[in-house]
Amino acid sequence: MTDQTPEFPEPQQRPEAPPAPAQQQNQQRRPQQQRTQQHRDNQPQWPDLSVVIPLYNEEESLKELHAQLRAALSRMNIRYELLFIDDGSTDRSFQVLRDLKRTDKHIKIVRFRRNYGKSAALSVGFEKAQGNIVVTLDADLQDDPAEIPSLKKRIDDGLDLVSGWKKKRKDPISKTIPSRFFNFVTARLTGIRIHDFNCGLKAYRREVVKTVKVYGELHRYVPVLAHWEGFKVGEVVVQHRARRFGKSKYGIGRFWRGFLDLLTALFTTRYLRRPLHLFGVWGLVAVTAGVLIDGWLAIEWYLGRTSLSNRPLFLGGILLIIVGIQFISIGLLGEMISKTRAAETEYQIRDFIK
Ligand SMILES: Nc1nc2c(ncn2[C@@H]2O[C@H](COP(=O)(O)OP(=O)(O)O)[C@@H](O)[C@H]2O)c(=O)[nH]1
Ligand SMILES: [Mg+2]
Repeated sequence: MTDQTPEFPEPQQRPEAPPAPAQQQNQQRRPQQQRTQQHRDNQPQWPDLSVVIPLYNEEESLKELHAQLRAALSRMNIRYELLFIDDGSTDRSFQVLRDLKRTDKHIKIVRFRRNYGKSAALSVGFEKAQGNIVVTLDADLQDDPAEIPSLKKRIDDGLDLVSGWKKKRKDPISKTIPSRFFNFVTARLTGIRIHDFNCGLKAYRREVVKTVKVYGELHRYVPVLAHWEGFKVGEVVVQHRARRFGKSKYGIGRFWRGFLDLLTALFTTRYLRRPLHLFGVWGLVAVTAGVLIDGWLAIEWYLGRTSLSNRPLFLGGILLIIVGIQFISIGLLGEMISKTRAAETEYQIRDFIK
């Protein structure tokens, strides 16, 4: 009996800039691009498309999700892999995935030791994905895998990142209204003309996922980060479905965190190299306000209309401004530190089944 042999030798780490294949070395020199292309064509194990599916306690949905993914992808006639990232689920999600893997060799499973959050899952998914195009998808059946071809088409047509737009959302109103507001503000502040930043269904050109660092809860802002790295970002309208099993993992708290993350995204992209533009403006506004208030008070006092000792409100106001500025500065300094540290962050992976 021999040991189990893998069906094809798979490189542990896909080289980003592959060397010229050996058999070409005596041949006439070709342009670098052509050689690279040929090298890629010689490596049939590298998929055209990777689907990254972050999930947390979705045991009821996984089987059907897999069936739908398989149906959609087999129609496309491409090489693909399905990369499930189980983020420390406490239900039977991992067992369900392992059973599915026995029936489908496209499946790969990463399992975290504990729950790290969606950004961590996406970050690891992006790192492991081998496809030329990477698609992300929610695991709760709210996103329709049948949309993958239309996303892929936009990438083939030249976009680097395509975000789904859930134009008709099948969610409770408590979610859709804050979400509208959030998307409006984000689009305004970042200058990116898309309607739905937080759609789980997105497609990326390989370079994007290997460049953009998703950490903290920045997964909502991948389009923002990508845009600031110079990638072309667009959107396509997708169908959305109501949640059938389980319940949403996020409450109203995400909108507050979402806005803090927006601040981070703006700061680390737009202002990272010129923090004075951000702090300076606020500083000037605060100083101007302080001078106006004090000037006005001084005139009132000079004319004998008021006594400065009985206007505590102004002291309170000034105090609030100072404290507010300090809070913002400390928060943003922390973000700068965490941004530089993001590259070193290691997640504890429990299993990685290829
Ligand atoms: N990796 C990971 N995925 C999560 C987490 N929370 C939710 N998800 C997944 O993210 C997707 C969207 O979550 P969901 O709760 O449906 O959010 P909603 O659709 O915006 O209400 C689903 O596939 C979830 O399984 C988490 O903590 N970690
Ligand atoms: Mg959902």
